[in-house]
This record gives sequence, structure tokens and C-alpha cells, in this order.
Amino acid sequence: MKTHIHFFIFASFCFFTIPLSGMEVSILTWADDAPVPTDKVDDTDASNVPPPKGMVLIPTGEFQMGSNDPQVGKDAQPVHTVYVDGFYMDETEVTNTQYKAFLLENPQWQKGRVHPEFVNANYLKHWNGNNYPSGRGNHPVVYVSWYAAMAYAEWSGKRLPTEAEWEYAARGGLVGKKYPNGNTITPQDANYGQNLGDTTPVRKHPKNGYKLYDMAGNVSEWCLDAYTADFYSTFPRDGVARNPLSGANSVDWLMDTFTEANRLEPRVLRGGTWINAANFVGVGCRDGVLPWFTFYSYGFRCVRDK
Ligand SMILES: [Ca+2]
Repeated sequence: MKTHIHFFIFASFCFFTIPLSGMEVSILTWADDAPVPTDKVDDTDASNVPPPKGMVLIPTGEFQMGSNDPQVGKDAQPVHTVYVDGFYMDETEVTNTQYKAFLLENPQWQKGRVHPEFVNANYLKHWNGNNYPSGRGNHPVVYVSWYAAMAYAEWSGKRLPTEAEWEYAARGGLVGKKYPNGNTITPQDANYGQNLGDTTPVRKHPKNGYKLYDMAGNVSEWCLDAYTADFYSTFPRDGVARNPLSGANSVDWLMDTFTEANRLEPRVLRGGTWINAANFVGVGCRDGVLPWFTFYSYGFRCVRDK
């Protein structure tokens, strides 16, 4: 119980402290690193089958997961080799327009009708019934819990990404970089650090090497995994972790039973938010929040198996 409370406080801590440090990032410059191939990409992914609408193919491959950067939390250490099967990923965070379509077909997830185990009182806080705020259809949906994100993913024939899939995709084919497009970041590259004071429409900022938008900032994105700070350090020291997943034996089992997931077990959020300072929106940064919690800077995107 103590551990779970800790994570809840950590989320709040980020909210209150990060804006204060956001100013220091404005002097950073944008690197012009061109995407380079990830090590050992399996070229059997090179098919001519087009990806589903709004999704891109993330190729099978291995990458170095985690970060030794002292400005990234110790929960991102040690850096270790991970193998990920190829998959499709949404180009963007799920938008208000997309989420509304889900609500209209799933009344049990409409504002005011969701079982209180699955959300807090702020679920879809700025919506009026099934209507999102005017003019914000192309903004990412926020104030959605992990349970709600899982339900949306299931309805759409997709799922949430594992934490490893998310980081692999966020790196965009670059090796050992801090951000989706290189080692530095500026307000022209992503929505972070309170530079814009709000979420931004998806696709406003440049995509990464895998053609994914907002993998740094805008809204932080729910992943499948249970969050454990020692997840990386408990991997075998040699060999390759294959499609790792924390808190469940299989993705399918978790998708089938997610409504029974422990509401006191934090779930992974990735990518940082429009509020977070630059150091918190890197591809290696990890966060964990209780699955019923909703917040104005938490959203998600989905993936689909090949
Ligand atoms: Ca994001």
C-alpha cells in the first residue's frame, strides 16, 4: 500500500514542480540528426501491405531500452537489449473526435455512467455529456483513465502498446538519443514545458523517424504494463528480453481481464506532457500512475499486432 501511495504522490509532484523548471529548456537547440536504422532490424517486415488507416508499421527489431542519463530517473536503468515484434501504431494520440465515436457506441463509458472503480470524479471533466469542448475535436482526449483507454482500444480492435513497444517506437529508429528526433528539443519540436499552455492539435509538431507525432509531450500516454521501478534491473543480465510486459503473463490475457486489474497497481505513462520540462519528455522517461486516475495531461494511443 505504501508503494502505491508513493506513485500517486509522484504524479502530483511532477505537476507542481515541473512548470518551475520548464524555463531552462528554452536555450536548447534542435539537433539535425537524421534517422538511422536501428540495429538488427528484421527486414522480413518489408512488405507491400499498407498499414491500417491512421497507423504506421513499426518494424521488428532490437533496441537498447532505458537511459543512463543522470537527468532521467534511476528507474530507466540499466540500459538493456530488448527485442520487439513488429506492430502497427497510431500516428497520433487518440483525439476527442475519435473518443466521442467510442462513447456513442459504449454508453457504459459515457461521462457520469462509468463504474466508479474505473475513473475518478474528473473523467472527461471538460465534456458536456458526450460533447467535447467546441473546436477541440483534433486535440488529444484527456481526463481518461487506463481502464477507459483499455476499453477504447478493445472497441477499436487494437490494444495499448507495451512499455517496450512504446519506447522502441518513440526512438524512431535513432540509436541512443534522448528525444524522438535527437539529443535536444525546442518548442518548435514538441509541446512541453508550458510553452503553449495547453494541449495542441495532433500533427502540429514534426513527426519522428517512424512517422509518429507527439511521442515527446502534448499528452502522456498510457501503456499496457504495470509500473514497477525495478522492472529493468530485474531482467537477466545477459541475453535479450523478448517482448517484455510487466504485470501480466500475456497481452491477450491482460486485454481479456483488464477490468479486473488491481486498481492499486500503477500503470505506465510515457512521453511526458505539455506541462513537463524537457528532462521529463525524453524517450527513456518512465512514470507510473494508478489506473483509475484521470488528469488534464494524460491520454493514450493504440497499437495493433501485424
Ligand atoms: Ca504524447
